[in-house]
Amino acid sequence: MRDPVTAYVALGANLGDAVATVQQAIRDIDATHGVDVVRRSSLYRTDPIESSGPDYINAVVQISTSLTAPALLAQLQRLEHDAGRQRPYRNAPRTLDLDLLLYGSAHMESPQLMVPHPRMNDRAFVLVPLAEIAPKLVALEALEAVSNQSCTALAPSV
Ligand code: PH2
Ligand code: MG
Ligand code: MG
Repeated sequence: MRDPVTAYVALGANLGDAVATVQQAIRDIDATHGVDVVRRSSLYRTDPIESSGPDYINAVVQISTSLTAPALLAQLQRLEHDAGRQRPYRNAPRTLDLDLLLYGSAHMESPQLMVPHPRMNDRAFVLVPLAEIAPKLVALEALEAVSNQSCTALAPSV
């Protein structure tokens, strides 16, 4: 058995009942064989960045996984597909987007998968929830650089 790897996954949705979709996706990630959700951020309401349509709901989860990065990516894409994800054009509004941000300390660059996620440092909707659950991974300067982007935590629903 491979040693488990700590990884971080960003969730985003802005079509349909985005809050319910993101909450269900967190449960589905945890239910995936070889993946355990260890920490989850609050849900955040965010303005679309280089995208369109309604506000997004975003969150980040920390997972522990025995899957390789490509196998994990395949499982995340399966969950996107099951949530009805369509890809009519780049950054189109979507029912569910699951992006692998970090996979241990790995650096990977293939046409299918770039880790760390190449745009994560440009986006408050990634950095703010990531800083909530893993403050050591996010420099204050990086947070300040995206502080003009709206990112508002939703009140916990329980
Ligand atoms: N995802 C994008 C592009 N723009 N904007 C927000 N607010 N949230 C997202 O998840 C998002 C986006 C591409 O994946
Ligand atoms: Mg994305
Ligand atoms: Mg994506």
